[in-house]
Amino acid sequence: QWDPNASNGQAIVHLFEWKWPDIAAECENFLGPRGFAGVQISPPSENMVYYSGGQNRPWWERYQPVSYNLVTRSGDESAFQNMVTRCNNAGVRIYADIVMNHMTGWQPSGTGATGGSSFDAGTESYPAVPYSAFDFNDGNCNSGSGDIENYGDANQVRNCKLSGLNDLNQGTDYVRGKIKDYLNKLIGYGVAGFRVDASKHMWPGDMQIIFNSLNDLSTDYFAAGTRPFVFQEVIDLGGEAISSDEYVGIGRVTEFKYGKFLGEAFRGNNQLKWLVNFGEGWGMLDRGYALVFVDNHDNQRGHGAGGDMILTFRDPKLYKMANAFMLGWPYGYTRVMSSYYWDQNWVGGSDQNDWIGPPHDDSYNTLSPTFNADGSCGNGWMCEHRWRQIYNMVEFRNVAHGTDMNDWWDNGNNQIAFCRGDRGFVAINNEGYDLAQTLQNCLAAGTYCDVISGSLEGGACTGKSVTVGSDGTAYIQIATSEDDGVLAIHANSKL
Ligand code: ARE
Ligand code: CA
Repeated sequence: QWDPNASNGQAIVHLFEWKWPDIAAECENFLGPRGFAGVQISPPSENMVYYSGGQNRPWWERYQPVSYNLVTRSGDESAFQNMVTRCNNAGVRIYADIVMNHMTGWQPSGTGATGGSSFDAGTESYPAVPYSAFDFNDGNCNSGSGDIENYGDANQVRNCKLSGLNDLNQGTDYVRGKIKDYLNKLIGYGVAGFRVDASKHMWPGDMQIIFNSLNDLSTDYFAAGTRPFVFQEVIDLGGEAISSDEYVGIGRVTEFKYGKFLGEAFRGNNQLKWLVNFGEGWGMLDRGYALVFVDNHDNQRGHGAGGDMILTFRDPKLYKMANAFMLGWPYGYTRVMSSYYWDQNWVGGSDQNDWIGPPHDDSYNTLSPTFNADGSCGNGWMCEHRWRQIYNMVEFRNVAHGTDMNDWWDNGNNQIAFCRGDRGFVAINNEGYDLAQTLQNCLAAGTYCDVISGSLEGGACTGKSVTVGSDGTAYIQIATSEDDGVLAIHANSKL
């Protein structure tokens, strides 16, 4: 439950709001060949369809389930099955985003659902599961409003409504059984694991029972007895009643401190030299339990946690540096974010457009990404995972896997460099002046292509190159005028 069950790869990508057929093609055309381990998909369960207050079809409607039928804007059940099969055949795993803490919040009667199922949130009736009022926590919630009002009270956080969403009671055999059937159906199709939404809002004991009761993964793709990978969304920046540690017995846990601390460092609120012991030394989870990321679909738009320190595609130079650090650094299991673009509209410190859903046609059908000659995406899709600086660092992580960090160097401030065993070397310059130094290296003597400014292609470097001498040192240069403030070489980028 801590192991991603990936045949290849040490990083997954969140293809936020992508359609199932597009993900299947991406597994075959890009992710498999590039060594991505798997894809976190948007929730596959049927959700309510939201058109209100000028906010038509927001991305967040998918976090309001109506049933566990597999039909959403990403596609229907047969498209889902086809995607999982094709991705597994391409060596890429599928991890489904599971919304099992709650169903929809209140909606006006007549609100539709992506699969046409009826529901009445007011009376907590979801006949397509079926769930009725008995299955919800209302009577167990002790807050005045019925919503979570105080994150200092664990009982409220688990038994009251998260922003008005009808809160399922996972303490009952009936609810456990319905969730189990849903997850087992996904396992039957070949998924490798789950991102568990709003885990903080469920009792770890209940979750343990549900996840222990699941089938082993499909023997069509996995060894007999393989348990699903579980990574739980728990936001723990400290100072609340609930801590991430309560969940590490069930699976991995999202480490939200990671992206916040990295954002602070790269934005200049902290010196990069302190990253020398980034990880447990900074009060983060044990690396074997942490799922780490620079940004996620919430905090890239001001939802969730991390605030304005979070780096996103909107700060491309710093974003690429932070991702390169993450993918180069031996801590946690890594997730790359892949977004779509939206126009922000800042009013009084908040983005009024944080609800905007994926690129769509006039009928709000999600559009597929298009691909430019250089491999980048069009049609409104950012595809950070197709940025050379990011996918080349995914390869770096695979090449360096199994080694620790060694040969750390810093200039006492914001220039750093480190090695991974004798497999890889990374240097970062976040200073207002050039990095130009002969530094200790750890790779075998020879000439290597920098995989940030270019790649190794047809026996030559398309970007910078680095020569490691027989004395084990190399001259490293990162000018402030360059597009990227990072340089990386590894055993497989040797000429
Ligand atoms: C939407 C509307 C609300 C409305 C509600 C019900 O925006 O105004 O009341 O519907 O009608 C996403 C969106 C929400 C959206 C929801 C349902 O972000 O805006 O509500 O979908 O459509 C907490 C949770 C954490 C959660 C974050 C967002 O602990 O689990 O809030 N993250 C996950 C997902 C989200 C999703 C949900 C959960 C719900 O990743 O995408 O919400 O399924 C401190 C605390 C954190 C807390 C944070 C923000 O940092 O420590 O625990 O996170 O504040 O409150
Ligand atoms: Ca709950």
